[in-house]
Amino acid sequence: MNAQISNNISSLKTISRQCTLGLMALVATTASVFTAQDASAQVTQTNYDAQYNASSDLLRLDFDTWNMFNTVVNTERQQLTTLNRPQADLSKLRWSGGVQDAEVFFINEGAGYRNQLFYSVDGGTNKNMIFGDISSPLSILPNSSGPMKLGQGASLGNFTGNTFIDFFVKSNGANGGQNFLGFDPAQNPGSSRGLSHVIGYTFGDYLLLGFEDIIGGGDLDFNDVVFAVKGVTTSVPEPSLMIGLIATGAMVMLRKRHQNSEV
Ligand SMILES: [Ca+2]
Ligand SMILES: [Ca+2]
Repeated sequence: MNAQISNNISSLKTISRQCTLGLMALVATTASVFTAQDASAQVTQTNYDAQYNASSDLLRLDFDTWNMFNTVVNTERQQLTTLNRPQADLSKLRWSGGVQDAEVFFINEGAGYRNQLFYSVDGGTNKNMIFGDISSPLSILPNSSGPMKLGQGASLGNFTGNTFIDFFVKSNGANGGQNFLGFDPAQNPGSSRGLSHVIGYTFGDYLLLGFEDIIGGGDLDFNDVVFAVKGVTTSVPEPSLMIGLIATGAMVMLRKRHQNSEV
C-alpha cells in the first residue's frame, strides 16, 4: 500500500469515527426518546460482527452506530408515552435529494409476528417490499430461523425531484398477513383507522422509525419493527425547489399529501 492510499484510508477512518462520536453525543443528550431496553443490550460487537462473517459485502451499519440507535429502542410491551424529543413530521418525509441514495437499516424488532417492510413513493398506491421477514436470532424477541442481521441495510436508490416516501409494515406478512400499517391514519385498516403506526425521530443524518404492528395499536410499544433511514428529510423544501416541483408536476402529489395530513 503506498503512502497516499494509506493516508487517505486513515483520513476516512478518522472522519467515520468523528461522525459516529457526533451521533453518539447527540443520542447521549436525548437518551430518553425511548426507554433503554435490556434484551438486545446484550449483543456485543463480537456477536454483531459474527452475523456478517459469511456475507461481508452486505450493506450494514458499523457496530457503534447500530448500538447507538439500539440503546434508545423502547422496552418490549411498554406503552410509549414519555416522549422527550420532538417527533419528526412524517407527512413531510421525502428523499433528501442530491446524489445520496436512500438507505434503510434494521435496528431491532420486538415482535411475535413475522412482519415485512415496504416503501412507497406515490402516496401508498404501489408498495415495494424492502425486507420480507423481519426477524432475527439476536433481536429483542429472537427467532432462530430469522433471516435478518442486526444493522443490515438495503438501498432504495435515488429518486427524481422532490419525492415523498412512505414506509409501511405488513403485519405478520411473512405468515400471510395482509394488513399494511403506516403513518397516515386515514389509510390504516379496521380498528387502526385514525391511528398512526409509525413514530419517527431525527438523529443527525438519520431518521429512526419505530412501528407498532398490532391492528388497533395493541400494546403501543412501537418497537415491533425499528429502522434507521438515511438519505431522507422531513424539512420543508426551499422556494427555489418548489419551482422545480411545479415544473415536474409533482405538485399534484404534494396537494394529495397535504389533504391526507389534515385528516
Ligand atoms: Ca413489541
Ligand atoms: Ca407492539
